[in-house]
Amino acid sequence: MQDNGFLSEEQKMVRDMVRDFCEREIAPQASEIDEGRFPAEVVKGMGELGLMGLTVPDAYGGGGADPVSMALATEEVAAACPSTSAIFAAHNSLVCEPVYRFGSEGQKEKYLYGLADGSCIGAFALTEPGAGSDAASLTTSAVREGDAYRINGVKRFITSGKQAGLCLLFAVTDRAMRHKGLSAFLVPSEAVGFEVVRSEEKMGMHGCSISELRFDAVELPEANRMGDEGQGFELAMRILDSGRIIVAAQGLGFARACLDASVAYARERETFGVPIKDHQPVAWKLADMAVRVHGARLLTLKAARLKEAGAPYSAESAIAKVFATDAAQRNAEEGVQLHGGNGYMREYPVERFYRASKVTQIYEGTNEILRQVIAKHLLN
Ligand code: COS
Repeated sequence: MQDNGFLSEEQKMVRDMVRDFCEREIAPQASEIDEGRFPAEVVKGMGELGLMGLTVPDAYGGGGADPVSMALATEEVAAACPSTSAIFAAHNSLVCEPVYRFGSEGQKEKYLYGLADGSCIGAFALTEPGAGSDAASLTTSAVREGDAYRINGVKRFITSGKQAGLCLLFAVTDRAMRHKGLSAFLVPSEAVGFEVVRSEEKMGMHGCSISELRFDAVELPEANRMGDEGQGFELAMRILDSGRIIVAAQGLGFARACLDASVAYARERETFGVPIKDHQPVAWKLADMAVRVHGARLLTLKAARLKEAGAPYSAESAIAKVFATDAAQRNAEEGVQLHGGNGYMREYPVERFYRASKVTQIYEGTNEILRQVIAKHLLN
């Protein structure tokens, strides 16, 4: 089953190039990466291919690709290795591209080349111990001192926090203004007072870190504020609107990988004297998994195409994220069930996707918060 009819020659080229790289360099190690090894050499390879700044123009060292190509690339990386896809997605969609879209010329010159070649990994530091879904209730503070800011606070569940060279941090500059009192900052990890407190033990994606970061009186020049003072919440929302297309693409990659693994298994595994594909309940399960994959792909590419066209896409990215990540979780569950006892074993990839898919329904806006976003668009 093909989707080529929707794609330009260039988009197909990006997809095929990334698929080839993933098959050769990532998928064979996915199981070992999931044991807890950060895939440094894969990140380096992705940087060399232009994948770590995929949507950033060549002039800043990026791949110059459009949003649809970015979604296609994410699907491929996700289908190969959940941990790598989380590193790739957070870096590209939550830091690298935002520096290009919203950074000053000085910030682009200073940070984009390193981000785009993968030598500097980006982390998006919004969530705090007491502020997740309610993103406006941050407590990390940035207090102005002349032409600098003094930053204090703790950030939690930060993807790639341990490896990050640059954090896109959100902090309160004016507490009385609530969401209009938040600002965004670019904090290099070598800043004095920056500390990785610990990395979490989590259910899946063990090859990528999720860390707690402390900012203890970090002094940051005003030139490192991204956007205007008070613009932080709006920037976070716009970045997440875009990031959710990429999480949708990640869910799509997981859902597809579970389908592909299940089709292969159903052809090869025999019960009652025939391959299990010849049992109608198995065939129907595969058909339902394919329906979810195709639905997820259409919704994801639609949101990406709207972004490419410069049209609003906040509702569509939320819709794609809800559908595709629910599809990932359901396909992983069905994939494990279809594999029987083998599905519960580490040896089979469906087990890895089963553990990895859960978090896609939670991060970058829980699917419950996203239903709120969708409802707001419907009702207002
Ligand atoms: N783009 C631009 N601006 C947006 C926006 C968007 N997508 N969504 C909201 N805003 C603006 C609103 O227009 C409003 O502006 P004004 O005050 O000028 O009218 C302002 O932001 C506040 O909007 P709202 O009242 O909807 O904010 P809430 O505090 O109710 O929060 C949700 C809205 C819940 C949608 C937001 O907090 C959210 O997305 N939470 C999830 C955060 C998240 O994804 N965390 C994961 C972090 S990364 S793992």
